[in-house]
Amino acid sequence: MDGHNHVPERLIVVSNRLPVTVKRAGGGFEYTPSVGGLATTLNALREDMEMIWIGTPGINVGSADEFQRIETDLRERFDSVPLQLSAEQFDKYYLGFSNGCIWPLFHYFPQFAHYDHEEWEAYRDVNARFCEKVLEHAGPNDTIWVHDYHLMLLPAMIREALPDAIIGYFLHIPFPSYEIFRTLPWREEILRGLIGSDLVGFHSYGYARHFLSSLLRILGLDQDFGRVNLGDRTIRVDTFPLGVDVERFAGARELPEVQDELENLREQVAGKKVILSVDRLDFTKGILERMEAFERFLATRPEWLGKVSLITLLVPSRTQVPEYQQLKKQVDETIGRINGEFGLPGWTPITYLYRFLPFEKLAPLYLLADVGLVTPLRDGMNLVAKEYIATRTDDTGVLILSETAGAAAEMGEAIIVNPHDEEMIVEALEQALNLSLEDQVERNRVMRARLKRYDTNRWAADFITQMEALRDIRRSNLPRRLRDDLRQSLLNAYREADRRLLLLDYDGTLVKFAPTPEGARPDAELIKILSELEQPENNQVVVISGRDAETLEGWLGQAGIDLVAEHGARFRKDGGGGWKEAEEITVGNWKEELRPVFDVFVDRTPGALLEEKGHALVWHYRRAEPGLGLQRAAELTETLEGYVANTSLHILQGHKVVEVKPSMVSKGRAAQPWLHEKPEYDFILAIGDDVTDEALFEALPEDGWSVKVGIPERSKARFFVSDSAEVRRLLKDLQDTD
Ligand code: GDG
Repeated sequence: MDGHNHVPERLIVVSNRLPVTVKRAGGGFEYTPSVGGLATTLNALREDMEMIWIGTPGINVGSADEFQRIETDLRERFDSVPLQLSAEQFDKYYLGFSNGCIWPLFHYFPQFAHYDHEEWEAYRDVNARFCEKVLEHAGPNDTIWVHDYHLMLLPAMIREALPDAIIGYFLHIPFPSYEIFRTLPWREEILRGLIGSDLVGFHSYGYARHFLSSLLRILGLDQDFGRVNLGDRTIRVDTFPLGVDVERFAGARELPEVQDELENLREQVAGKKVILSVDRLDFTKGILERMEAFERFLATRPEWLGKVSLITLLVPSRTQVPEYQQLKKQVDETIGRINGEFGLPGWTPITYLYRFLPFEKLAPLYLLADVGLVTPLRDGMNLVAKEYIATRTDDTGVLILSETAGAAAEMGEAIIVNPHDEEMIVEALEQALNLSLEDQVERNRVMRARLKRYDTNRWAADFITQMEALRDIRRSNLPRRLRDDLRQSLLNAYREADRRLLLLDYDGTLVKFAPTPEGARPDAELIKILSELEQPENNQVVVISGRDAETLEGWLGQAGIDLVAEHGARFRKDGGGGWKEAEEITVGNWKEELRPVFDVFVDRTPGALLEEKGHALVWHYRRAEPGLGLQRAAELTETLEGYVANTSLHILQGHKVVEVKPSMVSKGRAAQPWLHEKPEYDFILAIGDDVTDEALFEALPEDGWSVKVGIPERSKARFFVSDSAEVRRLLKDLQDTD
């Protein structure tokens, strides 16, 4: 986030289902807006901005007349736009591809995923139908927010028609690891669909990382701090853990109907301990595994017989699908078996509710339960875990939570279990039932505070703010792609100039990044290009690098070009002679002071290393685990900021490096001797990929050709190219121009 707090003028939300349920009633229709969850959160945004919601109405109407009535009602009363699909098309897209292929696959159940070409085509067609609907309502500059796995192709479809729209996409389920995702026959189409967005959001950092890794391995797209360069635009990939409506759940115990129901329930359980689980009846939720763990608990901890009950609320879901019918049957049988085996007159081990309960009946269950048992095998987030904690404002109760639920990333104070490990669940149950009140409160207080800070409203506001920030970046003066026509102008300017100066960064510009600093030696072709470009009388090539003088000398000394090392601290001019110090830099013995700080971060980050240069300390994390590296880079920067405040030291976040150096050393300053040479150069080209090159771009005269390599966001350069291969081609073309 960068401090912007804009709201879009108009937001178009698109999801499979509209947040209104339509039912036939009498001769007409009855509309019930969904309460709670995403619907409530997003609908609350209507206070600040104009918003329309596009989705299917969840009802099948035969005649066009009837549909028109629904359409008018939804539009007028709910600012919602229904999309009508035939029952057959809907089934193939929704039950077929979305829930028969993507849902199991993304939850690590590849054995349940069926790959059916017809269903895939229906999915694509329905995404296209959604796109048409969006285009009926969206203007060229609108902000569009697409939700979930049913609509993964939609962002690219909208992008094609509305290149300037801001498009956000949020996935509510896990994004699986590359090894799972790669088995999908349509993996490439799905990724291309998603990158039509400007912002792709996930519940957790792990999912974002899996997505980025698939982009790299399948489409060859690399990332930089969660930004992916697509050539003509950049997309952002980020984490937005969905929260719950804390106020609503926390307020539940004040409601008279909740209090009555709670009292009623308490009488019924008559002092017995209560374990609660709440799920949609779905194979991802680990329902059978949980029952079996409870069975084992009863078998191995007989002292609890008659003293504890498991209340399991299962909400019917996808009931037409054979796998779900099968699961329902197994659940019924398992519960029957356990109750038959352990039940006593007056005590049933498992109380089984198979229906949807209104909020006023659900909240009392959360308040009643001593233990919340949430053990999905995989779950994008799992809101039940958060709701349980949010409802219990006195911070009592124990949450047992599966490590494979997205929520586990934020709820580390819960008892975390592996949902496949029966014994671990049994032990967790025992621990939970015996946990002291103080311990309960201590754990829950921390979690509840966190839930309050990042509730649903904050989540939505964060996502929207990020989308709008991207709009601001797009509006600002970004470098332009060095397209063929611009490239031709550059070559013409070069040809016509009397004196030409080429200021070139080294790593990431002339050569690709290598895993270690020593690995990026120049190849023979590069040396040849550089020395030939230096040949003509009127040409001057300067490599301005952050590397130390010895390395540059060893690698590029033979090319006869000028060299600047350590971002300008030392230089070698006129193709030979010795190295000179740019100026005396005395900032005390800052290196002695800061080295221990760096050392700590080397120790804490496997793969990271410290490089010491004449005038700088550089922490490299290219070889560290990517996520960890980024996280530590941010921490290190923050720590260093405390040390360097009010000194002339500078912290630079470069390509997988964090560097500290005195700020009078900069590439812009380093270029001055050449920029002020007489007679003047009338063609100046500067190319670089790093934040340190920005100072160089800024130092160029207005008609200078500054070219950024990689993502153009926040660069002062006039132009950009994608990678070092493109730089190489450009230099060769310059060579061929004379
Ligand atoms: C998907 C992802 C992700 C359930 N029974 C009743 C009832 N519920 C409510 C709960 C909760 C919601 O339904 C279930 O949400 P979950 O997050 O647990 O799971 P999914 O339905 O699978 O949702 C999931 C979520 O999207 C959001 O991004 O967290 O990982 O799979 O809010 O309270 N509500 C009422 N009566 C019930 O009987 N009133």
